Amino acid sequence: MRIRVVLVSLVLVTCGVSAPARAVVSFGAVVPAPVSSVPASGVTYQITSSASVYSDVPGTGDLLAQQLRRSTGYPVPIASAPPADGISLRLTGAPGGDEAYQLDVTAAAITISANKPAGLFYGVQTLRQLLPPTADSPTVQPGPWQVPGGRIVDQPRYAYRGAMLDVARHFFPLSAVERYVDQIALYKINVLHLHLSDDQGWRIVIDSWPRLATYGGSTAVGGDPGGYYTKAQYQELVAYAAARSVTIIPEIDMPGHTNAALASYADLNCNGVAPPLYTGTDVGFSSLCVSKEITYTFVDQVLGELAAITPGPYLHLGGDEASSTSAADYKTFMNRVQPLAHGKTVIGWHDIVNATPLPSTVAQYWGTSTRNAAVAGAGRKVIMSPASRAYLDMKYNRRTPLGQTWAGVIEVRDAYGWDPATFLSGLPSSQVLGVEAPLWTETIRTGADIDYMAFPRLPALAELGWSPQSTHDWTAFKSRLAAQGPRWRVMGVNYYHSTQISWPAGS
Ligand code: TNX
Repeated sequence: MRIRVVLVSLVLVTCGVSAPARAVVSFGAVVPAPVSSVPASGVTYQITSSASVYSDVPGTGDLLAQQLRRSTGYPVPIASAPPADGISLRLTGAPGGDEAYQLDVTAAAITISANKPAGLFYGVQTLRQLLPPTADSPTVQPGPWQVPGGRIVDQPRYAYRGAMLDVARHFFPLSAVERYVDQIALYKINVLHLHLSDDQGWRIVIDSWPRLATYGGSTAVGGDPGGYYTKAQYQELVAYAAARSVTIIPEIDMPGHTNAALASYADLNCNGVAPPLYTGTDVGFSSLCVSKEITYTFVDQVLGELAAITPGPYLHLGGDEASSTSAADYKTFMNRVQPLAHGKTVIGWHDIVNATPLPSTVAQYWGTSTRNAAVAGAGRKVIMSPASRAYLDMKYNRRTPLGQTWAGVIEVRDAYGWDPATFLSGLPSSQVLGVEAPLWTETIRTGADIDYMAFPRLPALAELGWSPQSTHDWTAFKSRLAAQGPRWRVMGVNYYHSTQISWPAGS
């Protein structure tokens, strides 16, 4: 009996939430790397049962207090004035723009100051990483809850720091998408691009074309269950994301990748015949009918309904891999639909440069080459998602059970080792709006699969989007990334244990 107790506790110490998850975190262990981080040696602040949270704005302070209540078990009330002992979120300014913040940890208190609520949110995400990993636990854990002392002054390199989730090839329920929002927000990603339609499924209710969701949404790759979001669910997601400083960008892919729509409405087909629903993984076989007027009524109504429930500034119109649309038709079509974005700015996959992009249209570069004169030219804004670096659906190595290899295999070091400002030759760095990490889901079926492909590469991409190029350093990144392992373990993130990273024991 005694031996068994000893064994059980040994197993708990080595496999459970063990020492690395409770230790005082190093002040430098933050991903993405802050602009400036100065530790105060020997200083720590300890969250105790008397700590409270004060915030100049509602929202972020509540999220922080809720998290601390869950993991510490302390009451962590919301204070009505900055507390002597606790955490204060103040709109008293910070060097930089709307997303900038300053974090001060002294032995007496923690203060985050910012110009705007977004800055306070990012200050809190940094603070979360300075707390012991167990502070991210959904259940009460033993303390002590120490935060290393010092000052961080921080602001992002790029305004656009995105993640994309393909909910068309496989459908993910709202809870899984919200979980992904939580995960990306911790790394200061501020955009979630939802790929809402493709050959295999249509995932959002459009009232004027109801069969898109009810019929076109009924399938997924491999015959897996389909599904779609109601407008109320989509709006719930938009609000959930907004509370975490994440803007939702919906994508309706066109004129290709449209079999689910073509199957739902025979009229959208040039020959008037609806094709069967599709559950394979080929691309490039479907096209909206460029010569029919009803096509543009359809696009206008779909985009109108979507724009009405999307407060963010962008609509993504896809435009990729339209290999069943002639070059002339592609141009006619993309030129006609860009003005139908109901006041939103259009984003298109970079293939859109084969049409005539509006001056405001943003091109999302997904190529593998470092040369593409047509994308680089003409002064347009570009989102960098080079498939050989930023695609989260590529395998880590040949043995990775999930994912594809058409753009190569992408280990953590490959995901981290490039510069969005210089990757595409000839593209002036002033035209780079930011970076985005797409996760296509032909082979991705569950939340655990999303975790595995996104972690740890998504934080690498997040760092390229947030941190100044002067902080770029693989060796330093590796050790900061390793410190996230115990946190992901506590959060139940099914991350890939890359052998390039020295994960702390037990994580
Ligand atoms: C290419 S990238 C696609 C997607 C696939 C992806 C798989 C892009 C704009 N189109 O349709 O899902 O490859 O990696």
